[in-house]
Amino acid sequence: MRVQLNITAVLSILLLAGGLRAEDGHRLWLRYDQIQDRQLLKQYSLQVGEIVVAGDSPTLTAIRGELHRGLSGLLGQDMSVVTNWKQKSAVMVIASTNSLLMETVGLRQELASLGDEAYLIRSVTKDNRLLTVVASPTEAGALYGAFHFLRLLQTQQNISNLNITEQPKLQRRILDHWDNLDGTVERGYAGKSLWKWSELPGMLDPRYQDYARACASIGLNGVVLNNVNAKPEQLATDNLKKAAKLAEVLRPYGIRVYLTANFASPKKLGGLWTANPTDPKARRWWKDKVDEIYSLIPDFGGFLMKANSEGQPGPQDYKLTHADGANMIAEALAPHDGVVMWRAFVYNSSKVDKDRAKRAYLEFMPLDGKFATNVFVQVKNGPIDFQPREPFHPLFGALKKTSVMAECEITQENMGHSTDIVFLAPMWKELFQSDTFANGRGTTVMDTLEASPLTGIAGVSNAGDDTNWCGHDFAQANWYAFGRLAWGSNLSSDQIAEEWTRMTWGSDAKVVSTVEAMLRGSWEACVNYEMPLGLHHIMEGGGHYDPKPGTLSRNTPEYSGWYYHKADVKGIGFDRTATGSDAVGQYAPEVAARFANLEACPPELFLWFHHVSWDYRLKTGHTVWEELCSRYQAGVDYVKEMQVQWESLRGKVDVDRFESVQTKLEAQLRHATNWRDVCLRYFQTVNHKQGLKLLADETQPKN
Ligand code: BDP
Repeated sequence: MRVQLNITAVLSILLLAGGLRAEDGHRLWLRYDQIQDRQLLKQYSLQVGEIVVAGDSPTLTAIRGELHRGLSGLLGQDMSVVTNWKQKSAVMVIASTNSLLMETVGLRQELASLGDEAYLIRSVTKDNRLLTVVASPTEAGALYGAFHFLRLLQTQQNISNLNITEQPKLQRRILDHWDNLDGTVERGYAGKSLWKWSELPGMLDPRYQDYARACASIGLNGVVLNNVNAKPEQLATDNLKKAAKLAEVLRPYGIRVYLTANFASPKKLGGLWTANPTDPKARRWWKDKVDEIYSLIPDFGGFLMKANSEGQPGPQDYKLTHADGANMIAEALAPHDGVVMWRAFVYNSSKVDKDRAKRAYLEFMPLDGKFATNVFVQVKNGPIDFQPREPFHPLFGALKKTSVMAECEITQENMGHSTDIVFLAPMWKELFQSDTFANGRGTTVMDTLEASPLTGIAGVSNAGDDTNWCGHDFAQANWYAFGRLAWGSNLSSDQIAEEWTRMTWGSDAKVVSTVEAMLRGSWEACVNYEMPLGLHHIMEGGGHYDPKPGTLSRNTPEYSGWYYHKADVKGIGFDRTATGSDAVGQYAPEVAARFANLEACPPELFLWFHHVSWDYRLKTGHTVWEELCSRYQAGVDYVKEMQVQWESLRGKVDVDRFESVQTKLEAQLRHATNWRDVCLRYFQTVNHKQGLKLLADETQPKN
């Protein structure tokens, strides 16, 4: 026993000496370990000098706390925060346009021209003394600026001559938690819910504050606490008091609380006989409920609503439209400046259209201009449902008189849960940069979001109560990237990957280049092993983890693989051109022409839009069948390559995280291989093609 203890002690000393302290991933990208480069450390210490935060408020206290924690850690010395500038240099945080200090450093006018949440970081010289000013018209902006400044040191940037101005492109940058009151999380792969409803409001888990810090550090400013499939009891007074307690912890970090409401709440919770929007009692119920919420949560953001979708109640139950339903709720929220985020994720009836991909557009376009001014229509990135790759949703750019916000999925529901490394920044960039041609060439999806009367974006969170928050240490990168992109950052995916890697894994050059390389192609790899050439929705119906290409249910064809790939002896793919469902017709003519044309259609979406013969020859020189085989294989090969890459970091990253990622990579390889084999074997039974013996044999049990 004694000996064992000694060995452990020696080992940890060795690890610490090498800079590799034990890690559990809990600190996310806010690790603040001391900078190892001595030269840089010395330089930063001189430049930072002292930290001056003027004023007092919960947010300024949060800023003070973060700068103290961050700079003390990074610089390896206790950095106290003062209110007066005494030393030769200082970092000064100012959150107001009127401050005397602002006048002193000559930035007052410039600051006054900035929008809410914007900030600037400037190096200025005053009376021969060096000052780094972090300033914003609002406290939230100053907080974002403080995190930005910390990031500069965490990623080892030059902090002389700073001249940074940042402003978010979208007003509401929200994480949607699909968390239930019983602590389970729909499509959550990182333990249970972060919100301990049974302990609230009496007990506050310290993680709430860490969560707030993480969100604020990447510019997120809202959180929907509960599942889109909402229970009416979520709005019961007891639960509202619990939500109010969470709002109190999140508020200093600039984060507003939102809730998902069940449309039938007036009936199910309020005891009314109807939830019909034309019934004055139902309308009154919403007004009273909303007033109650604001008496508990004065800065409540509003409601997210999933109505008449996948069995949820909604206005169509009363032969009314989505607009009728949304406007009733909006009316109750309007006096308080609250908003409704009404989801366009609807595909109820094959009477609307036989092609599921077309239904949301067909239901929502006739309602353009009919929504109240405080209603958003919240549109998923693509027209089906969070597949590894989708074309952008045709409602982006098409709804011209409605506020539209985008909904992305951070949790990897269809991309290997918390087993697979799949870095999603490239996917979101592809979405934001897609040209809708809504106002002629060059109107990207992001342009349409920015031009919307109200602006916003939501991401379905991947955080749970696992120690490392996201189940997989690499999945933290997706939370991080979503925040950075939601802010409207123009950084490339690689730049975001580099930032995250430096902050999360350290700045060793080999570690940075290796992790970055692994992240770079990981999304495309997953697309290859799960949906090459645009094959989609062929996963098994419950967990959405493994493939199940061979099913066809007569009653709910949309839930079966065959509906989407339509493979038979002659060919494969979903014809969405004019000869088929004509889903392409929902896009602007230029986009439709590109998708509909066999030559011009991007290969990644080929079978999304076209049904072709197995022998159709693609521009790659391969037939469709050959290309499918080689793409499945490329996906598997990428995972193998990631294993090699990761192995090369043995001893360079801490043992705990190293081993955890290594184990996950083994599981990812099994997952990718299974997709390849199950799908190819199935398609072979349909097309009777040969030539894939090697691929298929590789993973056969050998006995
Ligand atoms: C699907 C999920 C389901 C969600 C639904 C939604 O499988 O759990 O409830 O989306 O977004 O992707 O409402």
